[in-house]
Formats: sequence, C-alpha cells, structure tokens
Amino acid sequence: MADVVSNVKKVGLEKYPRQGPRNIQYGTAGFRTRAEDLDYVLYRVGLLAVLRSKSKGGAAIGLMITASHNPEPDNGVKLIDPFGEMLQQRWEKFATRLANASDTELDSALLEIVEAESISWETQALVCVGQDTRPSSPGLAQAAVTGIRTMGGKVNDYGIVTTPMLHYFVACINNIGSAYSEPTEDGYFKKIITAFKKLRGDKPENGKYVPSVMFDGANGVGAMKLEAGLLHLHDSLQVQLYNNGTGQLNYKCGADYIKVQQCAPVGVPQKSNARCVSVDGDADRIVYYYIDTHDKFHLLDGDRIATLIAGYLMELIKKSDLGLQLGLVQTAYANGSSTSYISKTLKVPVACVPTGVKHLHHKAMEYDIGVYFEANGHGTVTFSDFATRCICSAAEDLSLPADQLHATETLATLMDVINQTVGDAISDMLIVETVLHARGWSIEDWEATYTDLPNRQLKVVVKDRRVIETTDAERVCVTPAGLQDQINMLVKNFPNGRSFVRPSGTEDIVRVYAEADTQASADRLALQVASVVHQLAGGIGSPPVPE
Ligand code: NG1
Ligand code: ZN
Repeated sequence: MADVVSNVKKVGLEKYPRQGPRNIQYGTAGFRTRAEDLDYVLYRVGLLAVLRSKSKGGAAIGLMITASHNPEPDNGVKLIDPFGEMLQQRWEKFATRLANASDTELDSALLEIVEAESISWETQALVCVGQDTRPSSPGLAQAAVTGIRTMGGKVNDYGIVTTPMLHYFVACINNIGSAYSEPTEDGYFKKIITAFKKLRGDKPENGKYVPSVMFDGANGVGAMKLEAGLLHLHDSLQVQLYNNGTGQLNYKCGADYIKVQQCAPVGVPQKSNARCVSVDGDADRIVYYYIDTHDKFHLLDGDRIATLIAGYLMELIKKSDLGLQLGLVQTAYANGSSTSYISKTLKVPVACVPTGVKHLHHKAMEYDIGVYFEANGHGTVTFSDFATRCICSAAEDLSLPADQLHATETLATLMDVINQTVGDAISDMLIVETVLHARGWSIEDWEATYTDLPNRQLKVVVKDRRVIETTDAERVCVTPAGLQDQINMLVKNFPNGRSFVRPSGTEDIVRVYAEADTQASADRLALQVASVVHQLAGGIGSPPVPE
C-alpha cells in the first residue's frame, strides 16, 4: 500500500499538480467549475473512486464527467454509488478534503480515508467512467483514468454517455434487483424501449394523443443518444430531433434555459400546439412545452410530470388491488397548485424535502412506490423490493379477474420503462408518452388538470451565502435574525403569496422563490424579498433585478 500511495503522490505532482489556493466543494452536483481548473481534481476523484469501490467490497463505482446544464466552458464530476445512487454524504466530505489537500499531503489524505473507513487494501476496485459531450471532457477523463489506474483500480470506460445511463450501468454490473439488464447502451435501450412498445400495443394513436414529439437536445448528449435509441422505437413514437449537437451546448436551449427563462428554446421550429420535449446537457432532466395558436408559450415542468405519473400509478394501484402505498416527493420549489392537486384531487400523500436529488430519492424509497421530481424536471419513480415482488408475482397470476390482471401487468411492464436509479430524461419521456397515450390526452388536456400559480425566481449575490441557514425543508429561514419575519410580513400582502430563500448548493448565490395570484405580484414579491436578503444577508453589488 505504501508504494502505491507514494507513487500516486509522485504522479500527481508531476502530471496533475494542484492549481492555486482556491478551495473546491463536493456539493449537490459533485465538483463543478471552469474546466481548466479541474485536471488535478479529476485525478484525485479517480483515486477516491478506487477507495470507495474497495470500501464497498469491490462493487463497481461510477465516475461521471459533466457539468449538466452549465455553459460549455464549465465541467464537473460526480461519483455514483453501487446501487446507482448518488455518493453517500459522509464520502462527500472525503472528496472535498482530498481535492483540497496540498500536493505534499496527498498521500496522508488518502491514508486518513483508508483508516477512517477501515478499507481492506487487498480488495479489487472497479470504476465505470462516463463523460458528456464537452470539448474538455476527454482530457478530464484521461486524468481520472490515470488516477484510477495509478491507485491500482480497474477501469470500464464507457466514453460518451448520458448521466442516467452510467447510473444504470453501475446498478446492472452490481446486479441490483432483477429489474436491470445488460450494462451496455444496447441493453439499456432494448429494455426500456421493448417495455414502452409493449405498453403501446399496435395502436400508437389514441383519442387526442398523437405519437409525435419535437425534441430539444440542448446540443448535448441526450440528442446523440436518443438518435441511437430511435432505431429501437420504430413507428411507436416519431421523434424529431433538434439542437442535436450542431450548435453550442446549453446555449439558449435545453430544459434549464426554458424553465428559468420561461420561453421556447432557439433551434426548434415553432409549430402550434405541437408537443415539445426539452432535456438538459447530460439528459437527466426533462420538461415539456408547447406554443399555442396565439403564440403563447406553455411550460409543463417537473411538477406536471410528477402529477401526471402519480395520477396514473394511483389508478393502476387501485385496480391491481395490491394494497401498495404510493407517495410523491417534492421540494419547496414545487408550485403550490401542484401540491394542492396532488393531495386534494389525486389524494396521494406528498412529502417536501430539501433541494438535491439525493434527498428526494431517499424519501421516495420510504414508500412502496415513490414518485419524485424537482420542479426543474429531475425525477423518477422508485419501487421497493416488496412492491417489486408483489407486482411481479401478481402479474403472473392468471386466476385474477381480467381488469385486475391487466392493471398489474401494466405496472410490471411500466417498471421496465423506468430507470429507477436517477432522473433520466429519455426514460421519463417514454413514461410521460405512455401515460398520455393511455389517457388519450393532448398536451392541452394534460395542462388542464390544474393551473400553476405564477412564480418568479431571483438570485442575490452576498458576501458569504452560508449566513443563510434554513429549516423545515428549506421553507423557513433561521438566520440571519429577522429575515424570516420580514419575509412573512411581505408575503401577507399578496393573495396566495409564498416565498422562501436558500443558499444555492451549486452557485455562489442565494436563491429567492416567490409565487402569488398574478405574475406581476409574484415578480413584486420576489424583488421585495430579494432586497431584504440583500440588506440583511450581506448583499454585494447592486440591488437585485429580475432575471
Ligand atoms: P441549487 O443551485 O442548490 O439551487 C440546482 C437546482 C437543484 C438541483 C441542483 C443540481 C434549482 C432551484 N436548483 O441546485 O434543483 O438540480 O442544481 O444540479 O433548480
Ligand atoms: Zn443534468
């Protein structure tokens, strides 16, 4: 062990020396910053991935190089744990410590982790590496691979993949659940698309549902991979691909752009009432939109997707009579109307957790069937082992009444369309298309289920965003003193008003969210709250203006 660790230190110093005194944090989205500052970080994350694999008895660990919806010059890296889930929180601290160690203390920083986690050095390690389409990704992948190999780990290099595909491959390799198949791109598409086609039957059209979508690929990996997937889809769904990599990544397109700017992306032709899909740069987020005959833009975001899926699942669960418990998980960013619709109309229990996929995922797993989505379009459905067993065995019970058997079979097949490891834009799109098809709905029918409350998000730059501390799933702010009282007073002046503030986990800013009965009120409330944050939380620069 001593030889390997001293060689790791030597190679690091020679090839990937730490640059600058700046500290970098492993946050909700892993490490993310300008690509040119990341070489040494990737080398070190490669080292950490080997230790993580050893600490999990040699299970495969994923290492994904992406900065998701960030601009092209940025990049980042995230580790994936053996079940295909996000890296455990305790190890996020190790990641931060290792990335910020000086070159000379790299060996001792590694040994500290070995000791703290009682890692058996003899255990083999396997790391699956994936990257998005950024020009900086191949060089960073090389740094990670050097780290993994120098540390004695084995590498499965998947090249360019979507983030959710890599999560899926990791779960497949580790044989997590019977729901997974071959850890290859072909295996992934075969599994989800075969199930999708089975649910669709030989009738792709139904009522007002038309089997055709326009797809904004954010000029990232989503469009590129879906192009491969289309070979499996045949006529079951016509997909017209736009922003498929010929333009600049995430520039005026993609799920994040259209959610934040509330407008259509560039690069997708305008066609009245056509169902459009927009994914982000690494295809783990999805939103829908359409433009009506009066040129008005309509967004159907993660909340809408969650309610659509939960409503359908609730119906199947009832019909299958399996007594399974369904729950829906949101964050404070979920539109207030979606929360009322879920609890009052759909009568599905709803939980609110702090921002960050790992919080949503963990909460969802407390239910037999858990649906979770962030408003920005990241989400999926999870099935407990118990639910999986119940559904799979009932689906083979030919003595059940026809209706009940059909609902159970549908649930079983739907499970195969879902990538349960993480939000997956391609798989989520196929689930939404399945539900719309089953209901015979147009996109307007879907939108008509409830009316969103107008809302606004703002960013405030402050000296140190950590002065803001929150509680109650980020809906209440405990410091700085007096801030929450002021927010409460402002909110009272607006019918249906709601507002909260929290420090971002991915940018050096404080985020403000407000909703109210009209767009003008939501805008005003957001600005007023943002100015209070600027005053009480050490705002820098000019006072806030709308995004
Ligand atoms: P932060 O920067 O912590 O708000 C953003 C998104 C999250 C999540 C992460 C990870 C919003 C308001 N926040 O987090 O939902 O997606 O990025 O990418 O959209
Ligand atoms: Zn993403």
